[in-house]
Amino acid sequence: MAQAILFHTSKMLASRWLDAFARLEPALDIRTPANLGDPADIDVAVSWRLPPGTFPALPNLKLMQCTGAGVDQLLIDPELPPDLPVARMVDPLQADEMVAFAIWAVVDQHREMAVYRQDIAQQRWTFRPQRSMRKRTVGVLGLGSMGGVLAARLAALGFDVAGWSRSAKAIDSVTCYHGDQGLAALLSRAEILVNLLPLTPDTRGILGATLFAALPTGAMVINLGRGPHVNEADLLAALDQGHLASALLDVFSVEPLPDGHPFWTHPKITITPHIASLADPDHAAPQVIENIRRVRAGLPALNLVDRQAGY
Ligand code: NDP
Ligand code: OXD
Repeated sequence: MAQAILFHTSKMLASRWLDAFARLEPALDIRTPANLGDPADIDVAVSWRLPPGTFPALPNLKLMQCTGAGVDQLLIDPELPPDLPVARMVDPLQADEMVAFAIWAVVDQHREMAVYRQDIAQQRWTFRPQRSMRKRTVGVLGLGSMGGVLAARLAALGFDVAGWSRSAKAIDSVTCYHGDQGLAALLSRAEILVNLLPLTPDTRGILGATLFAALPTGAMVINLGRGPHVNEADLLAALDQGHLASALLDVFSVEPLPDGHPFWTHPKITITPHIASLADPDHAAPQVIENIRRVRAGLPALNLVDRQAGY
């Protein structure tokens, strides 16, 4: 019976995941692409994305366990078997890290910190009028494991918060919208817009000219979802025309961001290198092990992705 794990992740994280597995379940038979053994032994793959040629070589694979919360990078793999269950990370600690990062980003935009950074670099002591959080509307696109917590915590801080999801939601002190009409209503008042949608065929390019035009003049955009949510030319145009005041971007269509890309030096753009939130192997490994156990017991894995919906 096939009972081995194919584990593949970045060098930076590999030893932390392997240590966590060894501590929690020392008997696990863990292989890597370089040390695969008989591919027919593999029943579960654990990875952010597998190297080309891997899926077709694994005849007994029963679960693809993603090490990230977002699975777009896996679902676009033409070799991913159409009926293979795919599970993703849903980790409250990863959500907390995301929320902390997003609150930093919202406050950075709310308090116009980019302007202060420029002034301070020129040794200029300046004050800008302080706007109350209560009078600042933040729109959150995506109210899932990350966006839902973010919306609630921003509201607890005192921001006026509106959120948008595919299905109807109710979150205390947050105005929740859904559907196309809901999006229009949210955009008309979102002065700071945070994107935490998954990348799917429906959301690709959503941060484009039409959406930007629907935001109030002077709005600020924060993208923590995926790079291809943004139409880069439309974003640059909206910033350069002055309709958008600023943008803070953590994710990009091409990562690392290529040399010479206009986002590196644009005065209204702050970038971070896809660091908003990463699952901590010590905290996330138990859910991977639980899914391995479930698959081997013939039970459905937890946190399965709806392959049809794309998230
Ligand atoms: P979830 O799947 O838990 O939540 C997704 C949310 O988006 C849900 O509320 C869902 O609606 C909503 N949604 C999906 N499609 C649509 C649509 N077409 N229209 C309106 N709403 C939609 O995802 P997570 O919160 O766990 O993660 C969100 C994304 O964050 C990930 O997919 C990933 O891309 C990104 N991410 C980025 C990281 C970084 O470091 N920058 C780290 C981790 C994640 P509904 O509730 O109705 O299903
Ligand atoms: C994720 C990410 O999706 O790190 O988990 O981007």
